[in-house]
Parts: sequence; C-alpha cells; structure tokens
Amino acid sequence: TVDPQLAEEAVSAIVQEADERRFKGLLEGRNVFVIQAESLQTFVMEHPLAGQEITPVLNQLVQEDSIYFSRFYEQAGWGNTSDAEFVSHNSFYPSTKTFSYRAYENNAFYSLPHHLKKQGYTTMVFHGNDPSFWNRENAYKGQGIDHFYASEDFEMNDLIGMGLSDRQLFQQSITVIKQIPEPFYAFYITLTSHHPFVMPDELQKLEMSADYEDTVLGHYLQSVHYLDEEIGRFIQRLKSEGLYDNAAIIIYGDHQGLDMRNEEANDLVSHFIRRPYEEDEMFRVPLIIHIPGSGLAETVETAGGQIDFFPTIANLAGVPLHPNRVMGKDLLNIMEGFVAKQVHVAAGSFIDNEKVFIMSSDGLYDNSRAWRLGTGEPVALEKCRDNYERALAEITLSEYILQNDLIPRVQEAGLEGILDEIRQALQLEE
Ligand code: GP9
Repeated sequence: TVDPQLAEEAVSAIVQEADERRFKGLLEGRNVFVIQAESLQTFVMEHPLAGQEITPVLNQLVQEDSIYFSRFYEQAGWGNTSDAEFVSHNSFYPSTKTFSYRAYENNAFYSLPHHLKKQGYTTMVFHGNDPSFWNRENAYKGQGIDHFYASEDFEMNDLIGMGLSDRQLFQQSITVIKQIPEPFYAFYITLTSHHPFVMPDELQKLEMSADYEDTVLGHYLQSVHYLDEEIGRFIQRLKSEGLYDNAAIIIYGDHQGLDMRNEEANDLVSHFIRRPYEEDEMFRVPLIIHIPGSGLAETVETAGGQIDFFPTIANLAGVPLHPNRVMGKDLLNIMEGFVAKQVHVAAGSFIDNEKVFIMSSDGLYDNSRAWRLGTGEPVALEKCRDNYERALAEITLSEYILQNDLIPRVQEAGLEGILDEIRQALQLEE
C-alpha cells in the first residue's frame, strides 16, 4: 500500500529541477551505442592483478572524451540482466514479485527508446541468445524497440557460455548497423562474461596469480578482461567504418558478477580489493559516457543508479525529461544522489552520497547496518530513518504505478497527479 504522506515527500525529493541544465544536448543527433555489459563491476577497473590492468580499454576510455560515474549502482530485480535493461530504459523500479518483462509485459510505457524515437531515431537491440529469454521478444514491443536481433538473426559461429561470443556479437552487428537510417540507438547486451565465467584456454589472456588460479574470481577476471578487449576492438571497428566521430558510446554494468553472500567469492574479492567485500561494492557498476571530440574528462561522484539512466541520457540528447515523469534523476544536474535497492537486500536499503544503509532481513530496523562510503565507519541508524522511508515510499509508489498500468497517466499528470488519485481513492474507501 502507498502511504500518500511518505510518497509525497519522496516525490518532492525526486522533483528537484536544476535552473540550468549542464551538458544539455551534448550527444544530440549522434548515433548512440549502449553496451550493457554482463556482470561488469567497478572494482575491476581499480585493481590490477600483479601489475596487469583487468580493463585497460575502459580505463583509457574514462580519461578521454568521457564522463565517468564512479558511484553508480545496479538496481536489477529478479529478472537480473533484463531488469537492468528495464530500470535503465524506463526509470521505474523493477517488479518486487517476478521479472519485469513478465509482470508488465502488456503495460504501456514511455521509455528512453520511445523518447529517442520522437526525435527521429531508429532503435534496436543486439543480444546473442534466444529471443524468448526473459520474455524479451514480447516485452520489447512495448519498450519502443524497433528491431531485436537475437540468436536467430546471427550466424551462431562462435559460442561461449550461454550464447554468441561478444566478439561476434559486435562484429556481426556492424553489417546490420550500416543499413539502418541514422540517427540510431543501438543497445547491446553482452553475454560472454556471464557466470560461471569460464573462458576457453586460448582466451584466458591474463597471467593468473596462484592465489586466484581456478577460482571463481580468477575466471571472472579473465572473462571481464576479454569483454574489455572486445569493446576496444569494437571501437576500433567503428573508427575504421567511419561510425565513430558521430557516435556516443555508453557502457554500464548490468549487475553483480560475484555474490558477497558466497563465502568463497567474498574471501577472494576481499583479498583482491584489500578490504571487506560489502553490499555497496557488490552493487557498484561503472557507467561511462564516451562522446568523441567532446574534450571531456569528468568524473561524477554523485551516487546514482540505473533508475537515473533515462533522465541523464534524455538531457544529453537535448530533450530533458520533466523531473516528475519518472522515478530517477538527471545525474549531471543534481548534487544529492539517492539509490534505493529492494532485491538481494531487504526493501528500504539505500545508498546516498555519504552512506550505505542495509535494512535487516528480519524486518527489524534496529538490526540494520549502516556505514560511511569510503571509510566504512559505522553510521548511527537514526540518521538513516528519513532515507529508509523515502526508499520504501519510492518503491511502493513505483510498484503501484506499474501494477495499475499508469505510466500514460504519469506522462499526463506527473507523479503528483497520481498521488492525488491515490488520496481520492483512499477517501472513497473510508
Ligand atoms: C540471457 C541473459 C542472461 O539472455 O540475459 O543474463 P542473466 O539475467 O542470467 O544475468
């Protein structure tokens, strides 16, 4: 149930409009390539393995013509990769019950692909797996995706793990892209770095240290290293095809690869990063927006999550969203970040610019944990109460909107309009 008072406070925290929009229109008219990278976590960019960079391509990319979000967090739900897509494209929370492409298959949406289509873009998704996985082939119709290229459309000539290798995914997409009218939005869902991460021997290019040989972390690092190399190869190909200068290349991690609740994974990652592996590190994924020729080398430290992707990209595309039409915020134009999580941790958990709060799974607030970002110093639980309530209110309101198929109403009346309707409904019940 939605508590209108708490929801009103949550909505007013979401709706903070900046006077002037920084970076507005920076990628306007460009072809947009989004790479949603399987299991890519941020810590791999920050920690070398015996002197070898795990992600040299990404590390180089953030230095040049890019905006890098170093405190960006995944908000996927039960639908893992597909919910990462769902949250990023729609700026609403994933279903708390099942995967969102099933729960809301027949809803009406206003998504980032819809938004770009209004500006003349053609939209497409590339994924080297069965199109029915996570019900994508049905759900994409409502998501504003014009073309979905999946296993049936590729030559499945190089299989690793669950599907087509990342190398082939990128390579084969180029033939398609060259026939699509510009501007286009091309969304890639990579697959090779999927759990259990075991790569063919010849593609294990990192020299593995004895500490991680044949462990889940060792395999993970090898597969992420491969992904990084293939992203580099893809960018080179865009250059040689003349598709680079007028592109924007956006890369983000879909969700955790290594579960901190698994004792072996936790021990290994804690050893690798030289501090305890906790929830905030598990949920932290990189977001890189690379705009060739922009001259940018910005690092944004505002805490943000996948729910902020759509409003952030909409501003960069030159047509900002009204802040009361979605649950997320334009991360380039707010100071106070806020990330609510409701799956893999109890609802009410959140990360803001200063701290992490993890609600206790027994439902007792006093058993929760909170610590400062960066130092790990404990934070008094009473300092978390407001944002805990905000997290619950946001998730409940989002779920109410989606369960009642109200996104078209939100587009007309804003989130405040929905709150008025909830209040009226409650009065009628009384
Ligand atoms: C399969 C891919 C799997 O199509 O989305 O990823 P998962 O959701 O299992 O991480």
